[in-house]
Amino acid sequence: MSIINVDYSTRIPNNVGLSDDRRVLRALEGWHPGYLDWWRNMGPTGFQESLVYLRTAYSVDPRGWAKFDYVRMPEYRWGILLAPAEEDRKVPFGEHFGEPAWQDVPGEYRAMLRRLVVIQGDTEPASVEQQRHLGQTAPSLYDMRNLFQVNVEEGRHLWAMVYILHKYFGRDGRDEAEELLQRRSGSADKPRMLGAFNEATPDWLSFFMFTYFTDRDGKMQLHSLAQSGFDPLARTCRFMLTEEAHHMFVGETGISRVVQRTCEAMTAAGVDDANDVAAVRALGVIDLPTIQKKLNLHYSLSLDLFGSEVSTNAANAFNAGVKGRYRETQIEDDHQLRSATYPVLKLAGGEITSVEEPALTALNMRLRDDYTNDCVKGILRWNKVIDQAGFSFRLTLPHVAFHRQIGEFRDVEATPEGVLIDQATWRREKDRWLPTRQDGEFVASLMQPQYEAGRFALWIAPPKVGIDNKPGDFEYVQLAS
Ligand code: BYC
Ligand code: FE
Ligand code: FE
Repeated sequence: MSIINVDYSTRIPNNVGLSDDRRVLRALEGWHPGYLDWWRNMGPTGFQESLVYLRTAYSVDPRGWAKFDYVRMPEYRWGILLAPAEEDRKVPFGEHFGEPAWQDVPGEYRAMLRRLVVIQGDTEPASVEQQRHLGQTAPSLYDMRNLFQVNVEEGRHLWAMVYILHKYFGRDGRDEAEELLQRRSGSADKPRMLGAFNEATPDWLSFFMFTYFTDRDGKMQLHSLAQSGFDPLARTCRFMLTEEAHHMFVGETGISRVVQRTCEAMTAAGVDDANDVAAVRALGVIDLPTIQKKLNLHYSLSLDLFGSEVSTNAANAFNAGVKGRYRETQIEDDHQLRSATYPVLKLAGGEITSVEEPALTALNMRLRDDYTNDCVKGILRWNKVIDQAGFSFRLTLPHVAFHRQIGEFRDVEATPEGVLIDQATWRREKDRWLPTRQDGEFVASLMQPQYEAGRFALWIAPPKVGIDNKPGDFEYVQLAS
């Protein structure tokens, strides 16, 4: 029988039978104080004593798994939760296709699995560090709560990976778990592992872009790991995905509300030209071209998180049955990619062309394509808001060759339309495509906190519905006096 309800009798809530697993329970209890130190030092600045209306997972039943209540963040019950086991689950792809899924780490894949778990784990605290100052400029208590909800759940995702490390990777796992608390986003000597997680998240527009674009990389990667033949990892990631949906909701609705407010202000003031940046900014709202620039930045940074288009790491992980494709079990093919090919965008003779590559080595490209298709949906919704307000401006995803640091296009420059340009042209034009210092200063100037229940900063529209069906004036955060 699968365990649905969560055991709260140990200090670490869990559905993995920790009270009968003294070794791992003790290891996690040993790690806990360091985690709390990290949370107090690197988690949300201020607000640690505030009562925040947060959801906590109490079950892994998809029909109802969370309950809402006021919690002080350091007292949040970060738990270890695995999605229910699938009976007789088989490895769904790779060389071991059809063999029983592994309940323990196969020796030959130990290093590979450990590396993936550590990289996944590293992103979780990194994002909390990146977002730690944002409470101070929250545009409403509603938004502040959403920020803190995302933060505590990223903290839980770190716990999820640390559990795997402690339970299945012995001494090495303990060392890695320790180091996950040592690295710091943006640090010169101990940075976080992946590029985008060392960038700043200076304002709320960046935060919404981050949760829309970068948490969505999380979604894609977690989906791929949720296919893993290593069953505990698959189950962990499957439950993380239920939480992830809210993070992307925060991003999508956040940007939608910013766009809506901008359009409303333009309409009210009779500004017809969305590209008249000065006129729009004079209204105290964020102009659409600046939103496009932030979008360009966060989408391109997030594309880098997929690694190189053609990758033997990805092929090896797939062959091993360790990391699959997005919705692997719904794909109709041999799940081994023995002879399949996949089109990959490449540079050839100074042009961007599509080349058929072995599908096995093109797995990062494929996942990145799945990601792009997923990203488009929100863009369509935002454009609908602009369209309904009667403006002709359109937000678009830039070309995958634009502003890249990883993969095929890292050594060239391209416009958002995907036209290759030389360095001099890039330097001359890039301020039209990426946020400038002045853009950042303007957005920063709007970031005045609004802590009165039911009120919203002037640059963002209220949400359509509250969290947990609460009314518009609900006090989502009770600030400590
Ligand atoms: N930055 O074969 P390659 C989330 C390295 S987000 C720095 O091209 P591979 C979240 C790579 O490590 C999801 N280094 O790529 C979101 C390798 O180094 P080594 C996080 C990079 O390995 C928001 C070398 O370049 N989870 O959950 O096929 C808030 C060649 O690698 C980067 C995962 O990423 C980069 N961007 O794929 C909170 C899943 N890209 O080994 C949370 C686990 C590549 O030669 N990770 N490199 O020293 C993976 O599956 C893979 O490691 C990657 C890279 C997809 C990241
Ligand atoms: Fe996460
Ligand atoms: Fe997330």
